[in-house]
Amino acid sequence: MKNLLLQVFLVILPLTMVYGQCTLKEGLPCGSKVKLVSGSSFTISSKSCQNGLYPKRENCGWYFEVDGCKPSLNCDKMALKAKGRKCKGDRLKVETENRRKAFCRKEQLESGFTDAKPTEFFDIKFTTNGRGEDAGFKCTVSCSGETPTIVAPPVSDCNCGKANRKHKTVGGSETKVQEYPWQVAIVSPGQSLPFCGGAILSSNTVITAAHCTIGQSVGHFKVVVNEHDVSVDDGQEIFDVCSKKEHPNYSSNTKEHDVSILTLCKPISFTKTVAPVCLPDQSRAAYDNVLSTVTGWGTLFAGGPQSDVLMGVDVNTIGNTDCDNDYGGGIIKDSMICAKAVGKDACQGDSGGPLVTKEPGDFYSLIGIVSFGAGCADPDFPGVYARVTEDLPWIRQNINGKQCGANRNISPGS
Ligand code: 4AZ
Repeated sequence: MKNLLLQVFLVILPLTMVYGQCTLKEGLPCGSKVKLVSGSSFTISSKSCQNGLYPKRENCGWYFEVDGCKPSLNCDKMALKAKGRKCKGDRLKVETENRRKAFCRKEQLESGFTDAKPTEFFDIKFTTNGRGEDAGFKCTVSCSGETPTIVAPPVSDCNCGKANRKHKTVGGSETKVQEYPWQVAIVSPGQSLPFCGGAILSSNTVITAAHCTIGQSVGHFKVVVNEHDVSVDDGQEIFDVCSKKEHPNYSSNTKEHDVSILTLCKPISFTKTVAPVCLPDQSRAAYDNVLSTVTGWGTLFAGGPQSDVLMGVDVNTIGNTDCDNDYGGGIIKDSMICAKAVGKDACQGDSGGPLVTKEPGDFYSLIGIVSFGAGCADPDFPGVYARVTEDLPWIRQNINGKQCGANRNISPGS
């Protein structure tokens, strides 16, 4: 049976090469996933059909993982049927962590294509429509030297605030699995649904809201790291808490300084999916009107069910005066920061969780801790967060264990 199959293949294969429409003459086949290291070089090319042109309705991708080198694309041949700068029609699209560009003509690639910033991937896609075709492309993907342009050396052997993101999140609001590696769940012993969120600051330190921990002894909660879907066992790790400290000026009436620090009994080992967030820069202005992201397993709407998977929404911070006006005056204090977006907000169960913003240099810092709000996503009432910059000295004093620095990805001359 096996031999018969083999024979059939051998007969059919030459037929498809002769009469079959299109063949790949050289280079990596469609769908290849390849790792690039310094010195790597691979050819990719379009298939050629009987008429010497590439196929209609082609959709072919090559996916390169970049390991510590600077990837580039150079093409000897690039003739695709397309229009304009964006190559509407048939195109070869290249995507890195920071850049995305479409090619269709040789002159666009005079000096090749590279990304000045470090990237962990270099993905190429060739797509054609059903209309005219042309001669096609032949290119080399190579990788050279060291990862470019990390000017500031890492402060330590680990980095804070690095989202775990290979490809950018598009739409939707379920986060990618372990996209925010600093997120923790705070649960009651034996439970999986978190009653609060929190964020990793160091190997032994987690930050959350004071109203999540006040009045409870440390035996009454656990910290879960590496969690995404709380309904399944998917690699999460549970840590006991050995001590806790609420901010000395926390007020359960006014919710000022709604910050609490938990010290874990055992250190967390950092990995790509479990890592600390950076603290913000106190010298930086108020972080008013910045795009930020809040994450948590809180309820999907006021009074609704909690989410099993970690959710994230983008919100904009607003000035305290505006926010205090929304709340009728006298409510929003200096130790708070507010944020809102249409239809998006933190909600019950998100408390203690992180509000982060992407800093120039491509790392996230913790600017807020989910504290309170009137309802959820009510356009008249922004979400209120503890303002991290306001309590930075106290937070810093209470961090134990291994800390990581921000690894700023800054290109020379940028
Ligand atoms: C809560 O109850 C809660 N809309 C947290 C945040 C907000 C509302 C309620 C903000 O934990």
